[in-house]
Amino acid sequence: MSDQEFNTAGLKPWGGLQPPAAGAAPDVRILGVPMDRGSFYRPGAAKAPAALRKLSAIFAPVSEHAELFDTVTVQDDGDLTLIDGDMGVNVDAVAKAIEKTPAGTLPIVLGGDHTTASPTLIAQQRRLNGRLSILYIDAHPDLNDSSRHSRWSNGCALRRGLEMGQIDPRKVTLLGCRDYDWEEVEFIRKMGITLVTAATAHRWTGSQLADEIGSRIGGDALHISLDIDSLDPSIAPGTGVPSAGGLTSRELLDFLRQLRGVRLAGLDVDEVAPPLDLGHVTSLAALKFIFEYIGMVKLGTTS
Ligand SMILES: [Mn+2]
Repeated sequence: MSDQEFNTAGLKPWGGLQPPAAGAAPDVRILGVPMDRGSFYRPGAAKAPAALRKLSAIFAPVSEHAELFDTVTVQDDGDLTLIDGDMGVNVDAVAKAIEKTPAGTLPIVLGGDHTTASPTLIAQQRRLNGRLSILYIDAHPDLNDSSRHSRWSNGCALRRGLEMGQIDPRKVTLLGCRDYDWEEVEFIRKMGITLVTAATAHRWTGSQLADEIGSRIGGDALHISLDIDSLDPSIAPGTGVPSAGGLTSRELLDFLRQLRGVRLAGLDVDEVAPPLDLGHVTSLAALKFIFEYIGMVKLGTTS
């Protein structure tokens, strides 16, 4: 890949957003999980946390709707050190590290392949004492019990997270799906998971996503797990398993804006694979979403 690097000399990561005063809890805590042993088709996602952190410097703390959010405090705790192996040998330690996020602080976890979501969901379920609902945005439901002869393939990420986190599948909304193993479809139907396919989402206008989630969330906080392959490969080619027929960045950002007013729990962004990217556009699509999400910390109640 001969992609020219961005010159970020003199710029600070995360749009210059600062950590809080000593002793105070940040609004947002960033944590990288450089794992891609669950990417059986094409690795590369382990390089995403470093790439996203570097490119985050070219953003400004201003939403796409021209709202300033420079008072949001961000603490970047860097990347976790992983044991050599798949998420199976790392899941407990990663979940514990995420669980240490102070109450009231939103963790933003940078994968890594989507097995990053498993310890993230386990930790979030614990942090919120079970008052957790999940929006899982992905081309694939990741609900296989085993995939490619592994229980820690990215195709099992949501299944493992629900099992190990003892999370009620009825609290999950899948958004943007279009590639399934039949076992996954059966699991979705049997367990009462809400499925909003990419085809359905493409036709949705107005506040249908917020209405769908709002009707079931009750007193829960909403965790968003974003697999960048939910986007169409024409928009986000830098990912292990591109899948045709995906969401546009415009649709994804509009869905996020609809969720203003929903109590947020945190975010993980996974499957960005910088070695497979073209002109960094996939990393930048992920960062656009992350920055709009960070903006919601201060703007979330003003829709
Ligand atoms: Mn996934």
